[in-house]
Amino acid sequence: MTDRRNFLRLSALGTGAVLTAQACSEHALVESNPTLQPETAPAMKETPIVVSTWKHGITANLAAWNLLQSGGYALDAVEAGVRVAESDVENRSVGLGGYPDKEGKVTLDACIMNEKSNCGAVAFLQDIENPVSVARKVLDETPHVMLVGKGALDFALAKGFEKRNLLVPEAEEAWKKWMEGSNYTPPPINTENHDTIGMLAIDSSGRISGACTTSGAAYKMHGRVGDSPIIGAGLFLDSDVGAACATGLGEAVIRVSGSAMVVELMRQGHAPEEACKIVVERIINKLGDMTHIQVGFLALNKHGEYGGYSVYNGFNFALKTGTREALIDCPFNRKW
Ligand code: SD4
Repeated sequence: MTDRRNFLRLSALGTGAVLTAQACSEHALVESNPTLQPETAPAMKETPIVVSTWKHGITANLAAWNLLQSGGYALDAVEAGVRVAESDVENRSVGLGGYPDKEGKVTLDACIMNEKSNCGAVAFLQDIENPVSVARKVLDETPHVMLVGKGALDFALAKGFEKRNLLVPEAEEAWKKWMEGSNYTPPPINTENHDTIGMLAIDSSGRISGACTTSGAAYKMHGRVGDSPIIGAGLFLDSDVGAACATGLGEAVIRVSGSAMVVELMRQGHAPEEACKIVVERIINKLGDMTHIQVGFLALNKHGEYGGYSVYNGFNFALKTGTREALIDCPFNRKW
């Protein structure tokens, strides 16, 4: 966890990174650039651009960037990007290798949305490694927005996706251990227990897209669906304004239509970080007791400005543009 709280200097950028004083960022790390003064660095608008939640966003961003740098479509980029996290067997919160629910089943939620407000989503999907690509098929090839459970699985199989056991031995072992002493009470979603990937991108033609994918809360009730596949909660965008995504306790995010609210606040003129902060504060005010409940939002406006904010320390996001690559720690409301 320490690395999440610390700034990361990525080797691709070499040395000499400086801390800026931009909004999200006495916490932000930018690459060395002699023309950038810390105080003026905030004018960070550059497209194409991709941002994504958590440290695993670094490698996911690179997959997205492969497409973005050659003029590719933002929607293809976010799909390719988050697939990396889904297929990462070490990632316990997304796709293959994710923690199971309390019945020992890995169930996945994902959604994807493009600049025309077309979207696709799947929820409570089992045995498919890359739910975001099933969501993409829902977007591209159905008149619907969301498919769930067996319907989503049948659809995926009909589209040629292959079944795969997503429960890896390490996650199964952890689940069995949890069963012994848990009293069947799911652990809190805190900084140790969630890594959903949300990714937002603008391509070189100015098209904005987003994707969000997760295995959800560890040891959740069977059938539980969180915010991540819900357009407006885990992800939302409007090409007139920008995009936002969420990570953390889905139930808290859904209750305030979190990502949609962030976008609406940006529409009213708030900077991305400020918009995220207002929604986090709204959640804190509504829930009252935030003990062990982490929620974080990440936002990107149509100009390429970005920011994030969370309830507790520890939330960060990965950034990639043509000149910058960084993991950025977000400001937060309260100490862990
Ligand atoms: C959920 N929001 O299912 C997800 C969990 C999460 O990082 O964000 N994990 O509630």
